[in-house]
Amino acid sequence: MDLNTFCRELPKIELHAHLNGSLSRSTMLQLQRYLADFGVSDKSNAFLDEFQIGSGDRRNLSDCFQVFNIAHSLTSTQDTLAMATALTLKEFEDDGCCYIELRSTPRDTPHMTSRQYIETLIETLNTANTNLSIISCLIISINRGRLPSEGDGIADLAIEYHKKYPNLVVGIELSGNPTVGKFQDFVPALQRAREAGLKVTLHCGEISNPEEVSDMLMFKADRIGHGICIHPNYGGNESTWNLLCNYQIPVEVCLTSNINTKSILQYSSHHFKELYGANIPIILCTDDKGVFATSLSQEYSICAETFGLDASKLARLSLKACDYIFMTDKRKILREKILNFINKNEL
Ligand code: 6MZ
Repeated sequence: MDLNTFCRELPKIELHAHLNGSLSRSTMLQLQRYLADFGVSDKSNAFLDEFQIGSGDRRNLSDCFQVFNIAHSLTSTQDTLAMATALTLKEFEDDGCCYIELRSTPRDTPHMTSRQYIETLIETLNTANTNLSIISCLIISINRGRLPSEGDGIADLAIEYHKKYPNLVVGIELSGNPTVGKFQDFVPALQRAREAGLKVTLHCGEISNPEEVSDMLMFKADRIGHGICIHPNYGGNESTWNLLCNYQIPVEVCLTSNINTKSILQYSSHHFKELYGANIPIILCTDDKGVFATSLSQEYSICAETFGLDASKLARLSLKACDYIFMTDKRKILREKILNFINKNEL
């Protein structure tokens, strides 16, 4: 079996996927047609070609926050949000993903409230869990670029829906443009959500800011996303690196995202090497598969080729990811599924 086929067939766990960054071109075209049929105007038409940020693109991390508006104009109604979610989950399943924690930022649009946004996602995930083999659940996102009071409102909704659907609304996270807003302003909302039983993951160290990275690591989130500027060679310092090594916080690693946003110059100099070498738990993820034109199986292939991981090591990376999922009662069944694959392929 060649590497790409192996990576597609390997049952995989996706823990860092933003819904509105994950839309494929085909999904976006379907949403466009649907909105046009119903006479809803969207601004995406002229900009669809600008949605993808490939490796040769001149745009950087800050620019990439503009492109999400293109997806947002397509997911502004309950119908298109549901379609976008269902189509995206199916694409992850087709790529050999057996479990996904999809994340998204609830927002008011001219056609729905934040509450309706969450309800639409819950309903769609529930349906997907009966119709598809992939197991799906939801992490609610707070955008650090918005007011802390908005974060409070989102935390309230996350807590309310976690109580109603504890097996579906499993976590809360902080994302958005890292050059805007302060982590500390969102701590009360995140802390409240954590006390109500939600797991927490934070975008941490996408840009160099050792003080904020220290605060985030000391918050002891259940996982962190990216974790670029933590090691001293990557814009962190000894103290931030020691904190991560001591706390062993699992890192959601998004290789292609970091390359295409120019946070990292080439795959071979990605901090995966340092994290892996220090035995920090790693979960390979896509981040925004639509924007960065990737897939989870492609991320596994790139990882194998760049860092020389053989099939057995790759499969064990996927197996280990089960330990860090937020739907804790699914750990056993997912481990068994991946172990079956390992045994069948004599890895
Ligand atoms: C930080 C990111 C991100 O929530 O509307 N988002 N935040 N760093 C990244 N690295 C590239 N990629 C995506 O999906 C889009 C939103 O996810 C966050 C941003 O807040 C973006 O607006 P949802 O489904």
